Amino acid sequence: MNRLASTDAPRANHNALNQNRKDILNGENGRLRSELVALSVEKQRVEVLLRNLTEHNQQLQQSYESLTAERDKLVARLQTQRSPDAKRLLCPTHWRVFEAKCYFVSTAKKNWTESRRACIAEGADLLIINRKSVLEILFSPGSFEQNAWIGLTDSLTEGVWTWVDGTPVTTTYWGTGQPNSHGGDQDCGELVQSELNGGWNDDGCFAQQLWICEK
Ligand SMILES: [Ca+2]
Ligand SMILES: [Ca+2]
Repeated sequence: MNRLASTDAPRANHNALNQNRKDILNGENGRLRSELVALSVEKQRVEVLLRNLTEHNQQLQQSYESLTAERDKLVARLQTQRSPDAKRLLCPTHWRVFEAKCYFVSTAKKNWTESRRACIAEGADLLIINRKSVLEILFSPGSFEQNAWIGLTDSLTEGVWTWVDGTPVTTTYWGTGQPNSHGGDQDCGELVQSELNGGWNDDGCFAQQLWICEK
C-alpha cells in the first residue's frame, strides 16, 4: 500500500499542477477577452471621433475657401473703385482726376477766403500738397500761366505754415526768396505762374487769384 501511495503521489501533484495551470490560463483568457471587448469599444469610439474630425476639417476647408473667394472679390472691387476710370465717373465735370482724387482749377478769380469757400461749397477744400507727385506731375512748376491759391496759410501764427486740414507743412516747394511776408501782410499760399519759375509764394490773402480745389 505504501508503495502504491508513493507511486500515486507524483501523478496527483501533476494533475493538481495541470489544473492550476488551466485555471491560470482560463483566467488570463477571460482577462484578454474583456480587454479585447474594451479595445473594440475604444476603437469604435476613436473611429467615430475620426469621422467627426474629418467632417469638421472638410467644413473648415470649405469655409476657408469661401472666405478666400469673398476676400478676393472685395479686393477686386476695391481696386476697381480706386482705378482712375472708376474715380473719373465720381468726379464732377471739369474736374481732373489724379491718383484717385479730383482736382479743379478755377477760371474765375477770388481772394483766398472766398476761394476756399468756393471749394467747400463743392464738398472739397483748397489743394493740399503733401504728395510730391501732386506738385511734380499734376501741378508741376512751370505748368501754370497764372498764380493759383492753394490751402496754405500762416494767418494763425506768422511764419508757421499749415495746411487747411490742420496738418503741418513738411515738404515745401517755396520759390526762391519765399516766403518773404512782403510788406508784412502775406499770409496765404499760392502756386506761382510759370514765367516766375513756379514754386510757392506767400501773397496777401486779399489778392484776386485763381484757386485749386481737391477732393
Ligand atoms: Ca505771413
Ligand atoms: Ca511773398
